[in-house]
Amino acid sequence: MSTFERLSGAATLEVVVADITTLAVDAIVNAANSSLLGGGGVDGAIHRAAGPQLLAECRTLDGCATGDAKITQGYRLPARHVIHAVGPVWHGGGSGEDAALASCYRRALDLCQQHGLASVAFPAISTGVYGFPPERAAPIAVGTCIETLKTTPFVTRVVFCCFSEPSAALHRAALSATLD
Ligand code: AR6
Repeated sequence: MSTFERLSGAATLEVVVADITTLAVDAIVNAANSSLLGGGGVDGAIHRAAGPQLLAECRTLDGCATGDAKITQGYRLPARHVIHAVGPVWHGGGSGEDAALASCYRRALDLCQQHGLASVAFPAISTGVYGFPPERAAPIAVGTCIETLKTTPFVTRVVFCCFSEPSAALHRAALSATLD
């Protein structure tokens, strides 16, 4: 796996192309829907890899609002926890989509801080089924993490786990634009 790394304060931010279900980090973030009861894309992959206990725990959470996130155990995953974040559905960009997407990354890092989790991997939330333009999402993802890391000192490793090389290129460019 080729890795691209940049430092921001005490934290390392990395870009990889990988299946997020294979990453042995303290938490992987799921691009969930507000039911938290599973779906396609990365959500489906995470539930398949984690096994049925994940859905059983998700059923106890009473869903999750757009822009918010909730944490569970990781069960059969190599990651210890899953943070289920609900990204916005793209409606053209004038309906608060940018703010809701930023909120997902902020809330996920806040949960890591609260639970003492040092390493976290994010997929490109909302850029699949939910239709958020990937070139607009990547700078929001990267910029929000860099800002939030200033207030989440326990978090020392953030991985942007991209599912394609074009997605990785967007995240590398956003990191370079901010930190180089
Ligand atoms: N590892 C890493 N990234 C992945 C993986 C994987 N295994 N699989 C897909 N991606 P999406 P959304 C990438 O559609 O747009 C679900 O049904 C994918 O290429 O998974 O937030 C939920 O239940 C894309 O870049 O999530 C919701 O209903 C990114 O993950 C809805 O889809 C996000 O794509 C959420 O839509």
